[in-house]
Amino acid sequence: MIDKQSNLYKQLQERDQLHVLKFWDELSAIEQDELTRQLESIDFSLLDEFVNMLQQSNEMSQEIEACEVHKRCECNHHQEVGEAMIRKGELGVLTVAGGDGTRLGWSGPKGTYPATPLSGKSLFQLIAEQIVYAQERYGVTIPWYIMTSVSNSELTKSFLLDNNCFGLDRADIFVFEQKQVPTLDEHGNLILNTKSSFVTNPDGHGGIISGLQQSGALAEMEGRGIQYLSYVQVDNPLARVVDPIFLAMHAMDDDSSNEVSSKCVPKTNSEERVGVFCKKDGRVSIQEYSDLTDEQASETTEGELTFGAGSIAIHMFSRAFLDQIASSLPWHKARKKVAALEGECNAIKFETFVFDVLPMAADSLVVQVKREDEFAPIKNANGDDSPATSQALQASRSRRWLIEAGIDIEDGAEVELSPLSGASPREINVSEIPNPIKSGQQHVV
Ligand code: UD2
Repeated sequence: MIDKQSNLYKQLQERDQLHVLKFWDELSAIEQDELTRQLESIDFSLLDEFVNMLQQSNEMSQEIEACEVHKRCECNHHQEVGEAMIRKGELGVLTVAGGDGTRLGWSGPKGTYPATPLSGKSLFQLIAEQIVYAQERYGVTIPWYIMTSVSNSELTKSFLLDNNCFGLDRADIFVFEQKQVPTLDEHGNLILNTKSSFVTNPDGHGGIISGLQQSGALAEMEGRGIQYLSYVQVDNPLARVVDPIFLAMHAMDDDSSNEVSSKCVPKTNSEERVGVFCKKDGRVSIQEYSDLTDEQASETTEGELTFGAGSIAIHMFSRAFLDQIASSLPWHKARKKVAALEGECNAIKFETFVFDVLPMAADSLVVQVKREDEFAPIKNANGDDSPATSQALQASRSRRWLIEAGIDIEDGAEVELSPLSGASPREINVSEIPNPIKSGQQHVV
């Protein structure tokens, strides 16, 4: 048995959590070691915070106001300024890929999911190829920082290596792991899922703040001269990973503090499951969809949803801003069913959200972009935000961009535009693409 005089035993005893040792005598020496190690990783003051949160009733709905939204500017000046910053090697890419992807029902890391309509490129490949393209175009290295979690870190690394990092140099990819935190039952107890382990969950994508600091990634980027980080979730195949105009808007905006900027699209309806931009206590913030009251969600001003600026979870961060964030992010509770030793159990997951850094910036910029150009997430196996809906949107963007670039597409032809062919219609090199694209054929161009 764990020594009853040990600090660990006392910490568990004080908190009424000794049930996790219930099967101790049945465990092999190796299993006892595993359980001890997992118990030693508990941050007990955090556990106390979680238990206190369970005892508090749900947060009162907070006063929120609409916030200002700027249109993405399509001018050459911004394009040139952004391109010059990229050429100087100031941009890195940051991807959060630590989530479990349970809603999609894909057993591997979500980034390995075959996402595109014709060639079945994975979500990771789509990001990698955008970086490859931009590196060639701008003659510069754009490092890629990927946050994973304990359950998918090794699989992510081997997937990238098995695919030769899709053309990127392995030395320019920095994979770091987010923390795990205990998942609790409704009474605040740790939940055994085997006789020698208890349930934990990744600490939410807000885990990038401590993850970047503690893994040394922030210091590594500083060494490379990276000033800006383009942040995307792994699950949106249309996310523009290297976007000179957004970068320039972020860096040049006189009214914001140039610390963090975000992209939004108008919500399709009041129930769409995206966070919304708003002001809380005078600061630009995102209110998560689950925290929006029905009245707030459906409130209108001059015929438009008052809180209709939906977050597509794309941000531009200044590195110095991420470096300075000292206060920890607030925890959010989510009810989930988890598999436990004694059967399925109602559990509470605690997570932090990256967008809770927005109000830490003195003022931040919200840029409205075209949904059809930048947002087609893959979240669910069926229905809304599923592979089917995303692929239809991807196919339609490929077609639109090619036509805009001057390519004729005959009726019935299916096309998929590769990220290696250009990051916007104006960049597509039409001389390398068949014209017209003939009907009855599938083309990946
Ligand atoms: C997210 C936003 C929502 C909206 C929508 C747009 C949150 C809480 N909500 O909703 O407001 O903008 O996206 O698509 O973000 N992840 C990690 N580690 C974790 C948890 C998640 O890396 O511990 C990653 C995950 O791999 C994915 C992303 O974060 O790339 C989003 O996570 P999600 O699918 O749980 O968020 P969702 O769809 O509820």
